[in-house]
Amino acid sequence: MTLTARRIGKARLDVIVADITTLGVDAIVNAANSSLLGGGGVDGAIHRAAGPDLLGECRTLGGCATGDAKITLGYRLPAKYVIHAVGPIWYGGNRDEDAQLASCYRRSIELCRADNLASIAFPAISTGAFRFPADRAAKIAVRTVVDALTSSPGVTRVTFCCFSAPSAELHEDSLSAFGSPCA
Ligand code: AR6
Repeated sequence: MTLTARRIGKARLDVIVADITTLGVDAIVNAANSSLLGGGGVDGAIHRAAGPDLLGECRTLGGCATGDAKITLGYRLPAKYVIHAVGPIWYGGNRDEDAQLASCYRRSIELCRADNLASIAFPAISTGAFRFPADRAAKIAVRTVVDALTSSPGVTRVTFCCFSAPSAELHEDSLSAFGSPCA
């Protein structure tokens, strides 16, 4: 269900509540850990839905640094690709967590640009097992994506795929400061 849609330049940004594994976009983002070998939360759901070939490809990637992201195929997912982003574990905010979280969103948009992908959906990276405060994370997510779109004009559809109504409200609040409403 779409809750909010905003237009920013040529791009449309949506906030929805959904299971990200159901979305038929060019790329969904996984909230992974640095091993890239799976886990719980959205990571577990993505691996279950994609099937074992996803783990097989992840094994070839050699892990991923916090704040960075790597791309794989989507296998049995409706999404063509999975961008595995490694968010920071929240330690109170003095260990560069804000910058690392922003970097996840920026790097994911950069990977779309590199592969000519037009549509991407993000979960609320780091706000589950990694305990990043959800309100702070939503502001960083929205601001970073809006900034990153200016240098990636081919990315025309961004979905903030929240897993609860409170999470969606935080993203809607943040997004309302940017662009204009669209139908
Ligand atoms: N679709 C969309 N969002 C989801 C889904 C889903 N199917 N399932 C959960 N979420 P988390 P993290 C939301 O814990 O905090 C894993 O074990 C969830 O409600 O998945 O970055 C990894 O392997 C929350 O808002 O990721 C890592 O070890 C958000 O996704 C670690 O957890 C992120 O929660 C990463 O922790």
